[in-house]
Amino acid sequence: MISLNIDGKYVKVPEGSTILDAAKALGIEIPTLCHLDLHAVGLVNKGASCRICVVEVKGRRNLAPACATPAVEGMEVKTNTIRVLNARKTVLELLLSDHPKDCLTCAKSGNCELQEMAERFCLRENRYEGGLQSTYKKDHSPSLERDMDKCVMCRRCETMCNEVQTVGVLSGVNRGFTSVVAPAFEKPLEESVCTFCGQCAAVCPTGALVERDYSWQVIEALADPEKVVVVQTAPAVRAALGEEFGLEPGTLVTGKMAAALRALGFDHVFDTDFAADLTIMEEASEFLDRLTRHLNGDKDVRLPILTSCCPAWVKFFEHQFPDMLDVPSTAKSPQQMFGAIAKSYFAQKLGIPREKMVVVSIMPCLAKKYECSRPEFAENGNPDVDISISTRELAHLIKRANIDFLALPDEDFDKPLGESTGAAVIFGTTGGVIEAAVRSAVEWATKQPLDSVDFTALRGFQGCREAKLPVGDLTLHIGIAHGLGNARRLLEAVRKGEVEPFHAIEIMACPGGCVGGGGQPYHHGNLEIVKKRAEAIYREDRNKPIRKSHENPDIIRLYEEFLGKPLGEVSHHLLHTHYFK
Ligand code: HC1
Ligand code: SF4
Repeated sequence: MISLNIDGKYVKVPEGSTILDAAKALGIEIPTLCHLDLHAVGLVNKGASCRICVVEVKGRRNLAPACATPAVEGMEVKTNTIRVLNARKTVLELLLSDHPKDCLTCAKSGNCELQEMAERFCLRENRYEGGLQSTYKKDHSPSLERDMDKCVMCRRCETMCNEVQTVGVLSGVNRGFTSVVAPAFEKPLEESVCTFCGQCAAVCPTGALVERDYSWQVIEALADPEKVVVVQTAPAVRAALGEEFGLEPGTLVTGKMAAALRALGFDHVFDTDFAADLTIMEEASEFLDRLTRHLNGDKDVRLPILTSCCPAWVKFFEHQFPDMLDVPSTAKSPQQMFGAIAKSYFAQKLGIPREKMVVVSIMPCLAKKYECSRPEFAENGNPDVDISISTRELAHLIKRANIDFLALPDEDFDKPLGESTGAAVIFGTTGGVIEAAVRSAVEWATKQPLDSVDFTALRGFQGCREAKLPVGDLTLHIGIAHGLGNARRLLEAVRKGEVEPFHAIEIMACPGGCVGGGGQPYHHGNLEIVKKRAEAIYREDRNKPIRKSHENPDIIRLYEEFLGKPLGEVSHHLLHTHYFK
């Protein structure tokens, strides 16, 4: 342990701690901007570029950045002298001198860390105003908007994209005043290998990287008397939406969310969870089919099967593992299965053409916006899912419509596409998709009811996990990775044959799975919030009367009335897809 003195108080901290860590242990909150502590995934943004956290260290001539200066035995630190305050004020003034002053209309207003810092420092004037201003071209992709005039070069997005996700799209280019974080050759994101995971936007402290907002299109659809507007809500949204209304992370708001959507005027309030159950019917059947053929000696069958419901992961393997396109499950994601069923089965039930229906999805994810724009998910140019908005955009819709969210009663989803099981809701967290698939596949394979549906070996937060599940004479070897960097490491090991062969692997692009999606309320790098959302998801599962997808009565009816059987001809056409190099 190291002992040091900060602002007159002694503290002992473990070796390797920074001054910032030591101050935190004393309850001293040194301001930070570029710093990003993702210790849950073993990473810290190392930039130390903004210098807002500078402190005075006795015996040193220069001020030291607290986030990057190791705590040393006997150190004496002052965090709030006039010299320190002056330096921080200068840093802020310089940052703001080259920052647009459109806070009132900025997508990050109210969540901007630079805005909060200016307020904290009571900055009322700026000595450096009137100098050069950056004027970068704005970049619009289906999922994300980039406005580099608002970039403070904190490099958090780079850390997320390059180290956590290992996608490598973003890096600092140019020098001096023209330096900017951008894809290679300053091309638009859409022309890069960006997966649209949105993890860069999730940690951007300003409005430089934000989601593409489609909430106005939703308002227009709801106001159109010619349209029947159907909404679906992803599993992870219910575990985080409450945060936008001041509720503690991990508060479930499923019933209030359904009530709010009804109050907003949606004609049918449905649940992506219904389609998650449907995904399990198809994906678990595909898994059993491949496994049986493999056990019967079919050398052409590809195992492990990889889950395919995360669109950022799909785009990642299309770019990065083009030799493995026949390995992932061909099952569409629940978002897309929902759209395909809503615009066929449900539109037929209503007696309307698919063009009259607008399907809106509420997702924790920004890649879902891109996913629903993929041309293969449309019929004659009419998309299966018309508009995808994030949890944050839904919160704004609710606030704009004068709905007192916290006062809403708990309501249910509509039928038939609103019925779901516990297996579906756990899709929202890492390990949940494969646990849901195992619940069905094992019962189908053994023809015996499970003693327990809780496969706790598949749960947790470790980036790469594996579990062995005995099923009759066979031991299923299951892998799980969340965060694309972990996915890459696991898949490369599989490809090189460095690991014991897996039967199935679940991959989710975002740390924590969808609960940590790029469209969720901002957690500013605090992954403890993501863990609380995951706990809420498992609570919802425990409280569901039915916890296995194949027991969902409305899914059973859907097969009886419309689809026939899993992997059948209609399913093949509506519920399965293929991948592109
Ligand atoms: Fe997800 Fe999925 S779980 S991808 O994480 O398979 O976004 O929540 O909706 O489609 O169901 C996201 C969440 C979501 C799909 C499902
Ligand atoms: Fe990188 Fe994901 Fe951001 Fe794309 S969306 S730039 S892949 S972090």
